[in-house]
Amino acid sequence: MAVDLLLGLQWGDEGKGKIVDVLTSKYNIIARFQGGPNAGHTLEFDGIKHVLRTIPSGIFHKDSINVIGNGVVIDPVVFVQELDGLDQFDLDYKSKLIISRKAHVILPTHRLLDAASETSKGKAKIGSTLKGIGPTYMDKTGRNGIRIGDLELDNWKEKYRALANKHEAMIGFYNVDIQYDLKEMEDEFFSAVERLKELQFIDSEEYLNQALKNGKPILAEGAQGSLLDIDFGTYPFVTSSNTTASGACTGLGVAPNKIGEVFGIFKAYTTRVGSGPFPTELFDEVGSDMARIGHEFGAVTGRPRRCGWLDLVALKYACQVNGVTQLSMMKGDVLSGFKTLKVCTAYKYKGETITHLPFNIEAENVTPIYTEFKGWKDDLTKMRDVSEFPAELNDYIDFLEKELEIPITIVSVGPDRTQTINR
Ligand code: 2SA
Ligand code: MG
Repeated sequence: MAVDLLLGLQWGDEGKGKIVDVLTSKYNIIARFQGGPNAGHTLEFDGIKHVLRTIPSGIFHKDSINVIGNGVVIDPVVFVQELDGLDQFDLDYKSKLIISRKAHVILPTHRLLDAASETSKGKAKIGSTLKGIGPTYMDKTGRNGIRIGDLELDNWKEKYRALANKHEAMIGFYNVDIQYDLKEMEDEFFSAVERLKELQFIDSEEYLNQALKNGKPILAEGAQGSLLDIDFGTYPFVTSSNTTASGACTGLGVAPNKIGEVFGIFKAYTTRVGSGPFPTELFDEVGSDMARIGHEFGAVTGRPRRCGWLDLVALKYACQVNGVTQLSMMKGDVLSGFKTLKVCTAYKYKGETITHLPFNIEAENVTPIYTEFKGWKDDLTKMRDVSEFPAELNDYIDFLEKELEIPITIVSVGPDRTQTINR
């Protein structure tokens, strides 16, 4: 049995949550392997729209077990809010949701450090979601972190106090004006930890490998996107985890030879929230039309997303780093009515034409070279079969498939489960 991966190939918000939800019935276990509550996975079904942060998207399926792996960072406060949000659905989440003892805990002071760090950077800020992600991974790699398993120990609050005191001193070093009431934040945090402890903490790498041995297929659900990967993304404007395929091995404890299919999810155009380079970004009416029609606002923070044409140079790079075996193209319906569509197939870089992603893709270094396509007028949202697709959409998809050399097996034409077309 294998672990299949589902990953975003751009800068996040590709629509991963929707495809996990569609694929879930084929798997016994859905597992998150990196990131934390900086993610916002939106699911829509039966007229309900729901956003998940840390909890895997399989939670709504009756028979799936949802695992939060060791590579994830968990904020008990946000987690409890998420659990409360699930109360409206009749779910027995205590039996369906399990957490790795090796996952790290986001402390209130990690959130404060995130804010202090961003404020101190001024214009050079990353555009972080300010959920404490960066500081928590820093404590993990710095070997100072508190893990979920620590919460089971009697003296964990001593370790907490020492770390929180150190964080407070560090906040002082930033010398920025940040207002906070730590006592209030801690009261909320400690009571959230007690709620969290009602869930099952396990040695998840053992659990997952046993499940594989017992013939249970697993789907690993990525958060954010490949271009936000700490190693391969547009550093430093990235998140603090490996969002690419290898992150699933380290974030779950499954070996590379256990990985099966790699589902790569991309939007038919490109979006990005936060700062950092974006070669195909549009600053004109076309870009604002994409944002408006595509409802391009962050699921968690509500921030408007920057929009632009599809960047095949970046997408090819992401496919290569991840070993993508199947592609899903999302939000093609948003492009209906655009007269001409453009796809970036190369960059002009230092006077040369290149087709790989260079070290530095800041706007002053790269100029995108586009191939143009005739747009389609048809509303795709009512379509349920490829036979209904307009010729121009087929041309667009065929071109991408040929360039990427990977089949596009799913085309999504709207947010609902039913608006998912297999090819
Ligand atoms: P962080 O919070 O420190 O990890 O942010 C670092 C960079 O990573 C980007 N980032 C994201 N980009 C898109 N979507 C994300 N998740 C939420 C969502 C975002 C939201 O899925 O809707 O609600 O705004 C996400 N998380 C992190 C971030 O913009 C920084 O550029
Ligand atoms: Mg999102």
